[in-house]
Amino acid sequence: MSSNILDYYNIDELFSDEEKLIRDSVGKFVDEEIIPIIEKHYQEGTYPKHLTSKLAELGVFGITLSEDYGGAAANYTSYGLAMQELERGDSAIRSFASVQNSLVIFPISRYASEEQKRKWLPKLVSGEAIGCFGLTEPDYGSNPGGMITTARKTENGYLLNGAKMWITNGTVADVAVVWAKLDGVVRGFIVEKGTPGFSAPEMKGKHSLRASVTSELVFEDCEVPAENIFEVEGLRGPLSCLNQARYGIAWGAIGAAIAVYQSALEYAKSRIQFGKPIAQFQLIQEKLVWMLNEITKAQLVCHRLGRLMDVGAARPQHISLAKRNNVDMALQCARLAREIHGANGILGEYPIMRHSANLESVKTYEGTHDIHTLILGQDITGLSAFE
Ligand code: TGC
Ligand code: FAD
Repeated sequence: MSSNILDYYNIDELFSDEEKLIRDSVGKFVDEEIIPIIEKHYQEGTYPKHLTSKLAELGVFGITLSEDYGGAAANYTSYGLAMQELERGDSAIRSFASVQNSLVIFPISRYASEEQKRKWLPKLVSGEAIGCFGLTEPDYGSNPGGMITTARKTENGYLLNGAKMWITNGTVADVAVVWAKLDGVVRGFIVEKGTPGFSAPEMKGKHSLRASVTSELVFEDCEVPAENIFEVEGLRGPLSCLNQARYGIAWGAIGAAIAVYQSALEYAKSRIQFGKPIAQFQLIQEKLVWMLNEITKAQLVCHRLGRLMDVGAARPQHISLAKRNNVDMALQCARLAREIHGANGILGEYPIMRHSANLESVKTYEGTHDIHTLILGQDITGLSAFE
């Protein structure tokens, strides 16, 4: 077992050897290749480009994808454990992997033509191609059904017009999965980098996810070939991809929480005030125990959710509960860890502020905390707050 995994309840014994192998190989990579360099990239606001091919070699793209297209055909629990480890390093790296796996490889494998699958999936798995997912628009975030980006049928394909915003990897992507309304119905399209009328300027000035590229996508009479349309119709197309990504985020948040907890525990044991380690003070112990308690609960939620995903029995609302709980839990852990580190907690020498600031985005994207509250509220009352 990786020495970096916090496992108070011996949850380890619930995982198979294959699942542990995937977790530990990703964990080793995170310890050796991500943690030593990520703070510099965060401070400079750059994505560590050299990691893409290494992540591909490690096998983190296409984890659940069929071997027919170059994937590892592993289960969802393995995918979740890999996301947990990546986010223990940084949410930006988990974001990169979430988008590539859940928001690009998944929809292409599920909804594209066989020709498009053969064209893109092996390249996305090998890291030769990077993908992005364009759903959010400047005026339609929580309410993607209101989108105003349009597609119009032409003789040879479809003409896209509109703009997307806050798109992870947009500027560096070779292929964009884009959602637009065709005759008023939401449809998905594959848009290749370099298609005339398509541009993806980077958004700057973020205080969060600084090691991730975030972009606008602009479509001005951008024509895509007829074969680039997905077969799925309606909002359930993009929302089915979000189920996958939200699942990975629920696991990822545990990784971020473990990172800040471990830093806080070590710091509390070595920091002396009033002649004793601060870890001896009851108020500090209460904060540490709260973190341990919540992380353990989150691990159990994800273990169960992973098993439900593995047998196809997870409902979107189950995923909402885990995303909502675990991200909020991780953010609260980061804030408590910041308090325990005192002034040192704001320094880049410790991972605390980086995780804390990242988790502000994670709490907002893939459905805000409150949107997941309302999804769950609708599920248990039968009454929709969105109507
Ligand atoms: P509603 O009327 O409820 O549903 C419309 C259609 O969609 C179906 N559906 C789902 N299908 C699959 N999975 C789900 N989770 C689904 N939820 C709903 C539903 O059955 C219906 O199907 P049909 O066939 O009857 O038409 O839709 P609504 O317009 O009332 O919206 C509901 C709401 C608010 C829950 C939804 O729009 C929502 O989840 N909003 C949040 C938006 C969001 O999460 N955006 C994320 C953008 S991508 C991103 O953030 C990437 S971050 C990447 C990274 O860096 O990691
Ligand atoms: P809004 O929808 O305007 O919400 C603002 C506030 O109002 C929130 O607190 C929300 O909870 C609340 N609110 C909204 N509606 C209701 C309601 N009915 N009841 C109660 N409260 C409500 N999108 C993509 O498509 N692809 C990406 O790759 C992507 N990557 C992202 C990367 C980053 C770093 C960030 C920050 C965002 C990314 N997003 C991406 C966009 C993200 O999904 C949206 O920001 C998110 O869905 C929320 O939309 P919004 O920011 O427009 O907020």
